[in-house]
Amino acid sequence: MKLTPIVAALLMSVSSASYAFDLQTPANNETDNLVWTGHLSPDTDTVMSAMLAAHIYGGTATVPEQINPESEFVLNYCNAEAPRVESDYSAYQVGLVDFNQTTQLAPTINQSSIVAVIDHHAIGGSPINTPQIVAMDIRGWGSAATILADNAQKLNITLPKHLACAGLGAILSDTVVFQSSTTTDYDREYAEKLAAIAGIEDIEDFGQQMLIAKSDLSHLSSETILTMDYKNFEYGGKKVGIGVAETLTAQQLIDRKEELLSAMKSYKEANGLDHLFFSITDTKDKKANLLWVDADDYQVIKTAFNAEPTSDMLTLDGVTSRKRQIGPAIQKALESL
Ligand SMILES: [Mn+2]
Repeated sequence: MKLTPIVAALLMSVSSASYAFDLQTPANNETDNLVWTGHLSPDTDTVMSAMLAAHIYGGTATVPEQINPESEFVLNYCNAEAPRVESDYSAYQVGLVDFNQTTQLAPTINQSSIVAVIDHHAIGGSPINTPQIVAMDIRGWGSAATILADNAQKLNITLPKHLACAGLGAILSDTVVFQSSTTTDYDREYAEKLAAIAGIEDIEDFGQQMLIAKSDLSHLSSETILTMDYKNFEYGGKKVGIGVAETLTAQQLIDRKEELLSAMKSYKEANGLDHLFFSITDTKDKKANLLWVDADDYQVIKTAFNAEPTSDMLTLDGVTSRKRQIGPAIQKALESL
């Protein structure tokens, strides 16, 4: 950063003076102590976006918890290293990718150390609360990785092959291979561009391989399945958990419904949640099979989806997105109850 001597002297005299993180001119930032992280229960977009952000802006990519099998598949496919799992963020400046809610924030992150947020989610019931200004880039695109690919391009930063591939994997994951209602033209455009850099000719094939890789959950316990793609929210002042399993072989999980319900009951109690929902999301036939724990949750389901399920599962045709469909419906119901 170029400063006139007077400005430099002034800055030095005010020891606490510091500039806000600069997303437009990365060279302005001090990044020695910077780490990037996504949300708890990291998904592929969270993992790959942390990697992209660290490449574009400097600092180190991390994840707050172990990555899931889909992300492992993508990293393998892309010949990329997994970000390190960080257990203590207290000594770092932190850039957030792919979320903005405190309910999804690693507990060791001091909110006053957050310097940037690059995200594609609504500012929900429990956004981060920071004493100083934070650089923000939040757009209604299909994945955080799409936003980062756009930023890289605008900053003339070339992504290496493995990162272009990782970014593509993130877009395919969050948009469910462009089938989710959250998909935008920007996602398609940057998927093409990233595929070209990565030398991937058949995007759909990469996407299908990814969907297959994440679909086989037979070797996992119901507790693991419940929390593998799981987010906490605050809706209408209530603590709400929504887990999702996106799978091409939904029946495999529907057959394990009793086991999943019992895992949900324990999880809800252990975590002091007001409500807990789980969707066995059928990415082949495009429907959500929603599970809930008790009569309180059932009331919410009834209001949210204007339905009176007579069994312990509600199937919603055409519903595949927690972000766009399931979450907002439950939020609206809880804010109206
Ligand atoms: Mn995302």
